[in-house]
Amino acid sequence: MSGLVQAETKEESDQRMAWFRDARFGMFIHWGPYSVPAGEWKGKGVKDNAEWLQSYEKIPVAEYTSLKDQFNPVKYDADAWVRLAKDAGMKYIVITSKHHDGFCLWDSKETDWDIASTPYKNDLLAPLAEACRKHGVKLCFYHSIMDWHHPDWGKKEPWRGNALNPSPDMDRYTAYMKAQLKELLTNYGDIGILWFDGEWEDAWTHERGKDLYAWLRQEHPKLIINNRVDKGRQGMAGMTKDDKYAGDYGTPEQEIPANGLPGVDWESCMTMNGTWGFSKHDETWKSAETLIRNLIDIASKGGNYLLNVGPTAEGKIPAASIERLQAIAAWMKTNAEAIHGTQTSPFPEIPAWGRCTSRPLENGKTRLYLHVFDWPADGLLVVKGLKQKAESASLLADPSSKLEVKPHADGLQIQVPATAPDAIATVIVLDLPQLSLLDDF
Ligand code: FHN
Repeated sequence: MSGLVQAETKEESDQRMAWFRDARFGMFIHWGPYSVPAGEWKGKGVKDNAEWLQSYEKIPVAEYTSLKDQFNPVKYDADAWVRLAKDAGMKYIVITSKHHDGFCLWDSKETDWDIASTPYKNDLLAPLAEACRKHGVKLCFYHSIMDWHHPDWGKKEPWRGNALNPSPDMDRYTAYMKAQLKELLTNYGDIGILWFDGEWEDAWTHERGKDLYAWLRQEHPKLIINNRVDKGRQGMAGMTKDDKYAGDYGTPEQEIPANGLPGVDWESCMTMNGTWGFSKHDETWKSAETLIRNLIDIASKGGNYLLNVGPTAEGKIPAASIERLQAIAAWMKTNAEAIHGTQTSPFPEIPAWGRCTSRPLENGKTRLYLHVFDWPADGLLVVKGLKQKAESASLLADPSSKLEVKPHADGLQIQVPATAPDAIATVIVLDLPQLSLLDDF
């Protein structure tokens, strides 16, 4: 995007993106007044995304704003949330400062539709910022461009109840949004990412997206901004059409690219169940195995995994989410080295037995992390495509476990224990003098 801000060299861009690329894993938090109805309205459950309740049920703004009187997260414990994320290996947290309903989790000078108007009154972002600083986790904000509450948001949908505004003023709305972004980027210390969303409606334009990106980067040169600031995102696959569009990385949603995208920064955001905002009805929880293997799959392809929690109106992260995050923490306690700071698999094809991440070592050496999902029944793991002897092989969980490596017609074979030490994913460390692949692999 060098055309949009003072020319940023590749080295400067690499330096700005470095922490994001190393992180590989973050926590997404969707939280707001929609957590009160929690996926149900007048006795009827909504189909999925509980944070879309106002739109699904066509609730006029005047009626929807009454939810603020019930939004009272007295059980909110920001420090506990950050520790839960950090233990799971999540290096950053992206919280919805404002979702599509326009409600602000902080006391904004620009509106009364915010936390100060609730029984709780206190800023929800400040304690999270403090906890992130304390635990060394990057704080980031999700901010919706689309705003069902603000009368100047340019799409007049009758159900919003403020469609009476015959001429919404998008310049005035953009100034409002910039003023709130200034509050968010000024009052909470170092912010890692602005995660925009809701850019798809016609009221938001490519010109506005380019302008917003340029303004933000001029004001905050180290800030990372996703590709939903502009109009270049290609649907839920999330990658940017071409480099005329602003945004520092692609944002696949609820999906993982089939293959790695060399030289491209991207992050797959996903729910643990079927909804971003808390729903009392949605019990479609993915297993810890699925979540851990998603993390591995994404890392092996050079992306980040942004995994969502939807706290309740009381301020509690659902028990089912906590259970899964604790299971991820247990796996990461042993295997974080095979995720954080790693690079993509060197293999053109995905191995049949699992995934591979890599890390360059000194003197041209390469370390491969073989994440084995399907353990070989005969005790011989065949790593296709490698054409040189390995220096060593061992279990990441037990570096003293020297595993025998022999040549194989298709590459190398590693003698492994009879049973998988970790049924979800056992990581084998394979150190190579230098990486060279079979030509016809
Ligand atoms: O409409 C939003 C949705 O509520 C949620 O915030 C997701 C998360 O990325 N983004 C949009 C749907 O693509």
